[in-house]
Amino acid sequence: MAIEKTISIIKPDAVAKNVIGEIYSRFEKAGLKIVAAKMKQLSQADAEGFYAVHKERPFFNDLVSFMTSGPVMIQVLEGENAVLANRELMGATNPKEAAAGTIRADFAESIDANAVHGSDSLENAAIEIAYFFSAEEVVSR
Ligand code: RTP
Ligand code: MG
Repeated sequence: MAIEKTISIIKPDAVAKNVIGEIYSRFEKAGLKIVAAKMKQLSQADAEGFYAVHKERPFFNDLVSFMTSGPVMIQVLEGENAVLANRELMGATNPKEAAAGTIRADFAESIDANAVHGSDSLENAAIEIAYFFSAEEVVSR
């Protein structure tokens, strides 16, 4: 099994619901370690840059507007197959389709306000980690 790092973002809806700790608990129970974390109010430029792959999609403006609507909690998770493990904890993008017991089934409101982001590949995880954290901000533990 490969030890990987991935990005998780607790989106503005879940931060506003005050469930950061409950979501962190799910990461820890799944064996994922938090090796970097910061709370941040994303600027429009931050959100547009982060979601640049989606810029031609019809939902892009709504996504940027939502992601800048309040602070987000950004963390690097480390563990065995961390990219897929985090995606499994998150559940499907649309909470109506998310499996019972997943973060989105339990905390998301809609496909826009869907509680969390997670990197979708190891390659994108590396890009997303570097987008938000310097090398010195990611610890070994
Ligand atoms: P994320 O990137 O946030 O982890 O979510 P994801 O991989 O499950 O979904 P993705 O396809 O990357 O889309 C990014 C975010 O855009 C919003 N979205 N809205 N209205 C729509 O059809 C639609 N599709 C996607 C969601 O908030 C999604 O998380
Ligand atoms: Mg995605």
